[in-house]
Amino acid sequence: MKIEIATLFPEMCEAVLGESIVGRARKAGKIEVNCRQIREYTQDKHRRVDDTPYGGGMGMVMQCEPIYNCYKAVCEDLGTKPHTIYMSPKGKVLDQKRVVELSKMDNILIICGHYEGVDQRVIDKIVDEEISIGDYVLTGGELPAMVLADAVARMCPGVLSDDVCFTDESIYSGLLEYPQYTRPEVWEEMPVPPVLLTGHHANISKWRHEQSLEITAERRPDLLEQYLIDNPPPPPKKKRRK
Ligand code: 4GX
Repeated sequence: MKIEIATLFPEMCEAVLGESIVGRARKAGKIEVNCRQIREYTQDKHRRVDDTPYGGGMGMVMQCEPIYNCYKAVCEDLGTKPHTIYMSPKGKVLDQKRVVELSKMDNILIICGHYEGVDQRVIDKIVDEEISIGDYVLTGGELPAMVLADAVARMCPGVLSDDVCFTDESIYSGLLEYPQYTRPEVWEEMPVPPVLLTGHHANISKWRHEQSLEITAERRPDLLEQYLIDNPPPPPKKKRRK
């Protein structure tokens, strides 16, 4: 998987995606990430990438040309058209299902808007999909792009170590995750749940599953409802008569 990011703040993106698990995965060649400065693609002699909105109103709008030239350079370098995403509160809200689908693509390009957004015409011309990371407004598309890139990267083969099994994590199963504990056994008079110290793996799995169901029922009844549709509980065993 190759993730291209078009932004006015490539250093900000590089700083985030150069560290930790994603940074390591890039160095190990498990994924590629390339951050591009949109300003490099303007023909304007003052390197301007924005202008005032037609019709009037507050702030500035990012112009079509630099973003389109950047897109064409990405296409040229990849030898193909990437799946192109614009981060925007108007997009469909991201969930783990979409993250997994995107992680299976060969190339994605994430466009980060700034100011009051991007001229609609370049969105109409090159964007395949608008994605939102939630119903709140940020100052730019960079943080949303980092959220998307991180979530997609960790689902690519070889990015997570084998001991981090994401098939039993929250959300993936459709439930919230059970609580975790580590040493010491008692902290501030609070003991670790005793079943976790037994080494009885079947009981531990059963306890964790029950905890997941409980916390999901409490905090996200919407997720539990969907989970019970996808994983109907087995019918009660009929007692044999006589
Ligand atoms: N999930 N932002 C986009 C620029 C903008 C302004 C107006 C369209 C219309 C966001 C989010 C988000 C801030 C990214 C504004 N684009 N992106 N940017 N929430 O808040 O994705």
